[in-house]
Amino acid sequence: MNARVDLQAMSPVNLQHYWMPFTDNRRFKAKPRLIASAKDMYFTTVEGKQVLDGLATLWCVNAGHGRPRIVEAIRRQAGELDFASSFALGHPLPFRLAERIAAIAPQGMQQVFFTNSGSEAVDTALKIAVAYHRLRGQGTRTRFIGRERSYHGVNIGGMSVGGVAANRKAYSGMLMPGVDHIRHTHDPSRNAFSRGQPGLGAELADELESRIIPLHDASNIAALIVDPVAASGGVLVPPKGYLERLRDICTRHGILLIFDEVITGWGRLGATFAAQHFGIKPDLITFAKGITSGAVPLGGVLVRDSIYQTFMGSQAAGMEFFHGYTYSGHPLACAAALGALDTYAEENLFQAPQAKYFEDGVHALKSLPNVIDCRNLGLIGAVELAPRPGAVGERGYEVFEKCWDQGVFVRPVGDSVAFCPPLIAQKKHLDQMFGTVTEVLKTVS
Ligand code: PXG
Repeated sequence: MNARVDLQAMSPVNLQHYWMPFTDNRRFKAKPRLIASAKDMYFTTVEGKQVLDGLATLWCVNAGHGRPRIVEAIRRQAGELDFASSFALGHPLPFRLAERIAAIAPQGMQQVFFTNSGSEAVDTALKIAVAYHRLRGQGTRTRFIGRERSYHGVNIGGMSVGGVAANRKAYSGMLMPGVDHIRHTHDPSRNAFSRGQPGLGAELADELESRIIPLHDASNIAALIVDPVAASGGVLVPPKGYLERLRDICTRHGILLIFDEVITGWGRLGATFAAQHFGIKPDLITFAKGITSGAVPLGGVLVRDSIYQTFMGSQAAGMEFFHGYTYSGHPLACAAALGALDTYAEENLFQAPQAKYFEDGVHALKSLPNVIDCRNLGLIGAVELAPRPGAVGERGYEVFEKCWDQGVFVRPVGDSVAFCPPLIAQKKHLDQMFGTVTEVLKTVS
């Protein structure tokens, strides 16, 4: 048995029974990293060590940890109404939250469906797309197009449209039929060390029209789903003009465009959503993570008004959409989200205040050993290292472990090291993060 002392409870933590998600359980349990508490930019481990959170924990704690408005809102709500469902009953909070979200969402996208996670948001969006086409008499539109290296969660739909090979390999027999993928946009041979959007590669979007649509026929395709910046696929920033071309092609062929904004939403790129940052109108937006700054699970789908109207208008009385989760619109999650939105607004966090300083910090890593690319947009970025021969990912993992030991948390994605700090990060925090990464990179062979 692995035992660890929890200073808070003063009792040992038995690591044996918890099957940890997306984790090398044996490696972790041999050398655990346990967090006891967190405040603003820092974790405190059970050993009492301070660690800077350089990844908004898992791309989600955008307002920082333990923020008073969020904590208070959850506390108050738990005492007032712990749970009421949204199945034919209701309570005011999800209505209030949807109104707040609509006010800062892209114009013409004023309807919100709530889920509990990004994975559920993605599968919900796929179902909305198919049901929408069917209601309009286009029931053959059931196929989906995803993109290599995009990540859309772990449920059957999201896994099938997702393009992270390792997440699909073991489940190939249970993937959803009728899915194809366009290629990813990562091209360091042309775009290495781009600041912000790379200049080359807009034409990669044309594959949708030149290869995919002729193969499947537009009349069979429901939607294209992409994450505007592929984050857990390695922080891949879309080339200039690329997303615009995808939008044009989808529009021309009646294919819905879904932006998966589970990571790019809630201020990450300097606007509420990437859609607004890029000035592009998708038909559906999936979100999660930062909506509550990670404090309580919550996700959702923002829907173009005309799609919602189709559901409301085109059939006889009765339930319009046969879909929902027990905890859709959960009071605690909605309260946390309202507290987070208050915090974001009061502190102007959606302007990603330190984005320029962050960009300079990412690109200052350029000349360090093994660095083959630096990339960034808003407050998300990565440094990519050359893989060790025959040991892809090992160098990235070593950097992650050494940074942690030196009090900075960053995330390895293969041999890229990803940065995604809370939006409250100040210059001193970014200095600490990039300073530690610099020192570590000097020592990793
Ligand atoms: N879409 C995107 C773009 C995501 O990043 C999901 C959907 C799924 O969200 P949930 O809430 O169901 O996890 C995500 C989640 C990683 C990592 O390794 C990233 C995510 C999840 C787990 C690990 O960076 N992103």
